[in-house]
Amino acid sequence: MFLIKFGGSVITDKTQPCVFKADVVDRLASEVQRAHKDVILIHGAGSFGHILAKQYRLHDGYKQKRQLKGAALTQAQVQQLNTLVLHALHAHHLPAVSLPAHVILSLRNHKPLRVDYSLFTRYLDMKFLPVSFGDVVLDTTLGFSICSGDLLMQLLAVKFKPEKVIFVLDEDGLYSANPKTDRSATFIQDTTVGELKQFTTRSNTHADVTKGMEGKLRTIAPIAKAGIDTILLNGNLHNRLYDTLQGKKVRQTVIHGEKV
Ligand code: IP8
Repeated sequence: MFLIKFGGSVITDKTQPCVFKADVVDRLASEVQRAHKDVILIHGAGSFGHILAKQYRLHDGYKQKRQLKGAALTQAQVQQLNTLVLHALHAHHLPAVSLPAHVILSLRNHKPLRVDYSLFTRYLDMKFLPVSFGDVVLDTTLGFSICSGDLLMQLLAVKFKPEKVIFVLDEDGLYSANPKTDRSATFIQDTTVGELKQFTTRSNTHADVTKGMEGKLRTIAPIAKAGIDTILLNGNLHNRLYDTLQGKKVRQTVIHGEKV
């Protein structure tokens, strides 16, 4: 089984509220279909979630009554995005079913408290394609908070030990520096969490790269620890996902799992 995340910036235009990139998602759905693999799919919220979540400060939890409307609207918008993703998958005859994070889990101060993994198992056993996504969820300490798609990836990777964990991004993978502003930036093809940790503590590393990398490291470290390889690849380029699912080596960053 492969655990795949479609990043929010691949499937939506993050600069404008609720703009779905239908062509990209349609092509990614066809790449998943052609590969004929068992898959759990997670997707980010992109501009269907992050704009409202920021406006209503949902990440910090429930502090003011007006946030209730914000939380409800955000939940509805990410669900709308989920419906669009499901339609794309169905158009390619994939039996995608929705398992919203606010149904399958709750948090305690941002950390998982209850996760219903059995729903994934039951749908997978029947050869459905379970789809979950970054969402607003109940949090026993904070009232509500945000469950990111990355947290779902972490939890599901450790629980189900997929063959590979794949993050579909809007860039090829990780670089040593920001390739847009630094010509000395080199592409990182094969690495480990240990190597990346050293990298982020090097003083000459650009702050933006370090920050981006630290976020990814936090997500990927427990996955690597469970002995699973994580692949970062560019979803805007045709067949990068398909070839990877077929075991072909394309331009991508592989963060190798630790020996367990
Ligand atoms: O896009 C965030 O999920 P992500 C979820 O995977 C919300 O970080 C509701 C902003």
